[in-house]
Amino acid sequence: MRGVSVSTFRSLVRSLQPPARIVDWSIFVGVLLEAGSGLLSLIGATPAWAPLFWLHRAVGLTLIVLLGFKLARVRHRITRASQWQRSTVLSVVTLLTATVVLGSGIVWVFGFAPEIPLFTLLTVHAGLGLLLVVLMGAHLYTRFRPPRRADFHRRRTTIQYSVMLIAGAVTYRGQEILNRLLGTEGADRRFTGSQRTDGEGNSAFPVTSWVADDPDPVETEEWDLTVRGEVDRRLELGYGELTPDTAEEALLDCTSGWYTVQEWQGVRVEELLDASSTTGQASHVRFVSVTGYRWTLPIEEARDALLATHVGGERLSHGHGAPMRLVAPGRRGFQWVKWVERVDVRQNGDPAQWIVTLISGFTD
Ligand SMILES: Nc1nc2c(c(=O)[nH]1)N[C@H]1C(S)=C(S)[C@@H](COP(=O)(O)O)O[C@H]1N2
Ligand SMILES: [Mo]
Repeated sequence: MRGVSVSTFRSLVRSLQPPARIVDWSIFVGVLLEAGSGLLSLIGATPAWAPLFWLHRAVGLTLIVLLGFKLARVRHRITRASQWQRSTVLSVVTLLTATVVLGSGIVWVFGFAPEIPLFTLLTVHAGLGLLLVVLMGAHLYTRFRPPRRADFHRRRTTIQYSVMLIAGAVTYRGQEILNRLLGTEGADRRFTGSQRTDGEGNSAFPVTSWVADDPDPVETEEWDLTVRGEVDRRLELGYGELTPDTAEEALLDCTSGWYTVQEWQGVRVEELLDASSTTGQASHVRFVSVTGYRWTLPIEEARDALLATHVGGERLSHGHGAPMRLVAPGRRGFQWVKWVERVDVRQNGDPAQWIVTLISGFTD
């Protein structure tokens, strides 16, 4: 009886298995899709982005199946030492990296978030994921086999891929239900995958630097806020001249995998723009940190943003950006510039911000 079911299972798997080269190229496309959607997900903050995150998870699950097919096919090349070639080392390193990337993704989905010095599991997932693209490129280069026409049996391939995708969706749903039943941390995730931190004020959420931005504490007496650019009146305001009379609840969602809802209090950017009287050319507003770290918002969005001096009723701590930090609802955490000292009203956006922000921690 057992023999029968095992062989039935084997032949079922065999009939579901696409031809070798299709498997390989699907893995290639899948990994590129994951890298692309993973990178894009960094800026996804509002629920309209949710489908991108579903895609990332569904393709990730499909990759597990495809890798399973591939491993079943090539395992003798790895297990038999006599068959080792130089490219085998690269293949094994690529496979191990893929395993860690997929494993960390799955573990994360289940809400397990081990403490790793300097990183979170999600940043390890992302970093190794990008490394995997490089390894896979090299692996492909050493073992390149273009797909052949004969590999495509339209009907069979369509069925095979439909089954995989449906299985992926079912697995994902099952995981959600399981998470809820087990009451794991994973059940309290946002659609971005971020896990909630509870509490109010400075101590309720971690201090996070997007690369290595870590200035000395900013002395309030020596600090002022400059508003300049497309304005009729340039402003230079000391801390005492600011009236932090606006309070609002906003959600900070960091790409390293946590989120918090806090009440932020400070100055509405609109007030600064009105006080400096922006020109007709003004279309964007750039927020610049003492470290050079910066981010730009379209002016309409900027009007609604807050330059906060307080969180949860407490004055901001140095780590959270004292004396003043940007609160940009609907944007990912890395866009919430800390230690703001300048507001530039501009005619254009600022594409260079991507690079400047990435290196700001190394140049100050
Ligand atoms: N100047 C500056 N602003 C910054 C950062 C930084 O490294 N430098 N990190 C960003 C990131 S990645 C996040 S998630 C939030 C985190 O804010 P917090 O440290 O108060 O939690 O600040 C953002 N603002
Ligand atoms: Mo972040």
